[in-house]
Amino acid sequence: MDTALAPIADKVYAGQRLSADDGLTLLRTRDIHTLGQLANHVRRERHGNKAYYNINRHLNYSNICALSCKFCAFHRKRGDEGAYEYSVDDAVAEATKAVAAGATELHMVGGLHPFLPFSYYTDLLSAIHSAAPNLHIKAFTAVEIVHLARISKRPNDLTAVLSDLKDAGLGSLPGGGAEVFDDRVHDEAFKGKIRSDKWLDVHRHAHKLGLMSNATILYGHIESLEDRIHHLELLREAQDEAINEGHQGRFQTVIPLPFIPDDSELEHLYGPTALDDLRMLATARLMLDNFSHIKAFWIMQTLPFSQTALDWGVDDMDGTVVWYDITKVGGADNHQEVDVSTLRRAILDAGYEPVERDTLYRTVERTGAQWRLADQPVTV
Ligand code: V47
Repeated sequence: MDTALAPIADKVYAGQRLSADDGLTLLRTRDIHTLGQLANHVRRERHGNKAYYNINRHLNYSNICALSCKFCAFHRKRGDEGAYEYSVDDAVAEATKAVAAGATELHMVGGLHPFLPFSYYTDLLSAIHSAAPNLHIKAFTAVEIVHLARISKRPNDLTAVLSDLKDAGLGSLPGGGAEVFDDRVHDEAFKGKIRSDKWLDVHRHAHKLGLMSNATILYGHIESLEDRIHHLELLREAQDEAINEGHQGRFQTVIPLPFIPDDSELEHLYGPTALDDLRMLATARLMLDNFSHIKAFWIMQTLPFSQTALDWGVDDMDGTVVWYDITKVGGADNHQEVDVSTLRRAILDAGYEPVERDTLYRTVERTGAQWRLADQPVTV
């Protein structure tokens, strides 16, 4: 055993909060098995043997983006080959297909489109919401929200902008766009995107309005281990604030995203190794003592790895996910999907109980495409 882990193990078993130095020790350890035991202890205290998944669809309404972040292989300028934007009608058609396939959630994000008006976004939400009222719309990362505040000429009124979106049908915010909360990394890799203070501010405003949200960290590129821990500390503080101030909204889950170098301006980098991935997920589980869920996003982590990660603190495997194209991991057409039985088999084979959840982590009972929340009427 790595003896440096012993005092951390004492804290974990006593339910005490870990320090930044503890976090660094966890990220540096070669004793991956003790690390897994610690993360698994916390994971099992919170969730027992359950492992969550959902039936969801991703819709990237446009890849046209005013920014050109170095790590991103998704963005295009208008007129570029492969640039696209969905009309509201086409987006509704995709949402309707999602409902027919039994999805409970639509995860909808896009680039910072320089020309679409604010009304496009509210129309998009309200048209999808009226066509598919039981489909939870988890949409727009914090940087998109700031962009929408600018184009609606209310750059300093996030409450008003988020309220408009919520009224139009927004159900919660996804965790994307956080990248790494550090100004050096920001300026080198995604200058032009909002900095950490703004990202956190958007989520704070959402929580005050009662919206749940997620958080991410994009790791394994030009950040240091200290930067990763600082990022987790800022998330932990923001969550403390939401809880202490009694907001109805808060962070539900953190999704550590391993950097995938292919086709990005940083493709000369290697990206994280599998052991680094395990260390990152387990460290997130142990540092973020006020977050309920740790998600392994199988699209980026692969399904076999995500299955393994269930023993390193992960309790959520994300979902069935169709039409994903933020990264090019799917190859040319980028179509990524796993069927429910494959997802459940991976969970069962790892010794856990698969539990279908909705976006808000309520248990879903299902017969084919028909589903209902436990104790609620059947919806289609
Ligand atoms: O914000 C971009 C990341 C994120 C690359 O909230 C990359 O439930 C790796 O946020 N390599 C989008 N990552 C994905 C995301 C997400 C996914 C699943 C669930 C949820 C949720 C959120 O993807 C971006 C960015 O951080 N990203 N390029 C890349 N080359």
